[in-house]
Amino acid sequence: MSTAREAKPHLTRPHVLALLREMLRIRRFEERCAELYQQEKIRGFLHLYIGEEAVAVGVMQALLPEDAVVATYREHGQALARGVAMNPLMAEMYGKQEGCSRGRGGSMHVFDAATRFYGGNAIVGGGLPLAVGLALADRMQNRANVTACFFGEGAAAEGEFHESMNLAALWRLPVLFVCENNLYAMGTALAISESETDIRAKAQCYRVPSAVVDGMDVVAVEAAARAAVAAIRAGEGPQFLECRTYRFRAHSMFDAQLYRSKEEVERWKERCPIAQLSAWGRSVGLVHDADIAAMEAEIATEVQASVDFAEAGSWEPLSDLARDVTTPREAA
Ligand SMILES: Cc1ncc(C[n+]2csc(CCOP(=O)(O)OP(=O)(O)O)c2C)c(N)n1
Repeated sequence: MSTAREAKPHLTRPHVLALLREMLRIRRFEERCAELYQQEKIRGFLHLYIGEEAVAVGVMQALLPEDAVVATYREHGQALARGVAMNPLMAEMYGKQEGCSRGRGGSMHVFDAATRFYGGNAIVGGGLPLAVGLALADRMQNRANVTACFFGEGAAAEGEFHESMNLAALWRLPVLFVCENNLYAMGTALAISESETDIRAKAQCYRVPSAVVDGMDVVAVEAAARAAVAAIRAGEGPQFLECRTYRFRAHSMFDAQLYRSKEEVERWKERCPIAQLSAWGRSVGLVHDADIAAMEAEIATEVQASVDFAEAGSWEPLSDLARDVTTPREAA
């Protein structure tokens, strides 16, 4: 484990607790979502981030409130870590009007203007050109912001990945590309779908400086993200961070997981980012049992409150169905 005390002399108790807390919020929120899905309270698709929490939480530490975030359909973790409130997030999962996307997005299309959270994107690779556009808009309007773009390693096989990498590098745009390499794109392992499995090499061939980090270690992710964001803010153009991680659950709620062994999943679970940080924190006296108990109690209350909020929410009336839908004739 790369979490020896000597490796983290800078870590304060409040910061360790904050990192733990954010990861635990994501874990408990999503565990509840899985239950609600079984009860058909949440419908449609549901992709859980459980196991990958260190990536979102680590990267968010390096961002400022005015920066932008773009993510995938597996984006509840990024939304929570970015500061999207849990109540409207849960209401969005339910499809209620009180949701952050007014119930029209659901699990895969979480948006929140206040935190500059630009989705939630169901199209593999679809977020990358969006991030390039956001960064270009910031540049053209003289705003010194960074756009962080999360995507899976499966996106590296898409044309949009290559187009985005090329333009971001050519125009030296302030984009932090965060590849969440969890080894599988649905049921397809990286090794059987890519001729070059070193994703970093794909960014490097566009001259985008790249780093690989243990995505199960939130402290390592934070350090790598801070270094990359500092380079972007110094005007060095886009940076690429490959986080090696693993999803503990199925790709979505419909997946028999025949493409990987139970032993493999169990081996990765031993590297759970929450358990690792908690164990290290206890071993060096920065985290106590009482901290975890208090955190668990607070988060349980927050999650229950979000469920109550969503349950009490309302459905969009049928009469509003076509509101905000532009027909070709109107657009012309
Ligand atoms: C353009 C496109 N092709 C195919 C799909 C179907 N699809 C949904 S998720 C997925 C796998 C993507 O894997 P990856 O990018 O590694 O992200 P992960 O789900 O592992 O987080 C695929 C192929 C899609 N949504 N969009």
